[in-house]
Amino acid sequence: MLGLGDMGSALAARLVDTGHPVTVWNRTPGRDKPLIEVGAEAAATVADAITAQPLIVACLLRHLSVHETLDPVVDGLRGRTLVNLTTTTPNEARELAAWAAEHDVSYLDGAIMAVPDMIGSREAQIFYSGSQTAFEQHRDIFDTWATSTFDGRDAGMASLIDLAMLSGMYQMFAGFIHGAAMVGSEGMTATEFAARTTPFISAMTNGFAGYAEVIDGGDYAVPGQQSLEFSDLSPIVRASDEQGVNPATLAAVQALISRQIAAGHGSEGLARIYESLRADDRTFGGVA
Ligand code: FVH
Repeated sequence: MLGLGDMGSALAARLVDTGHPVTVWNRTPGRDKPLIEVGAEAAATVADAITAQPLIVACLLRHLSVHETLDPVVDGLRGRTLVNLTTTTPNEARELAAWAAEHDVSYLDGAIMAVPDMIGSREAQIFYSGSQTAFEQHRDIFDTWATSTFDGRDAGMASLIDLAMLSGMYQMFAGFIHGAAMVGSEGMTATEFAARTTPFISAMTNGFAGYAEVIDGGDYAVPGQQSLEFSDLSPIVRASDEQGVNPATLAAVQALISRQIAAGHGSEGLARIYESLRADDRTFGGVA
């Protein structure tokens, strides 16, 4: 295990707990102490670490950290398997896969959908993509950490799904925080707002499947949907403004809606903003 930050330490600890031999290395000395106390082996150098076990797991800060750590020892990686659980973009994962292939290293990219405390529970999920052989060969280890899913041979896929899910999560959190600022302008606490809004937002997530059906079907005019005109968010944007609260998060959504209405699609469903977001249609405000 290369990298003993919060997540790397949790992954290594789980391996020790489940009886797997683990060799650990961290750039800054000392972070391996709790793991050594419970039975992990310490490696003094990256070169020592990568030759100690057939499976090498990297859980470092970012893409560049992986190169900084492994480029100098790449010859020692030849013929081994590298699982990279460091968060990267899809293209960074693909770049690492190509680099690994060039050096005869079997490469699997992983994306962790969990916080360190969740490691070892079924609620934790880790997505993998890249070498299917590596996934199948080491699946028993992966399953000790989380529910494991293989997302195909394109090494960038696990990262793409991870970042897409995080995009949804952060926009939802930003929406909550914007709402808290709106009611906060009249003195309601964010705590009360959270209690009031959680059941509502939770229920609304049931709508994902319906939007997905429309998007996948490609017919935004299918009957029974809430139309774009009906979804006009300008009263909410105005209310936010009137309360002295920056409507930036919501205004971004309204801009996507307005664009589709202006293009003559007002009677079609809200899911049509998918078209404003597609890569081939990035002219609106420099964003989408
Ligand atoms: N923690 C979490 O909840 C999230 C959940 C989702 C996935 N992430 C990703 O996991 C990667 C590691 O995250 P982490 O929480 O372990 O991060 P830190 O506690 O900040 O530890 C970072 C480790 O990376 C080492 N490191 C940083 N730069 C370098 C470098 N240039 N060369 C070698 N090692 C490097 C750092 O070492 P040190 O600072 O102690 O010397 C830590 O071991 C991350 O991609 C998350 O996005 C976790």
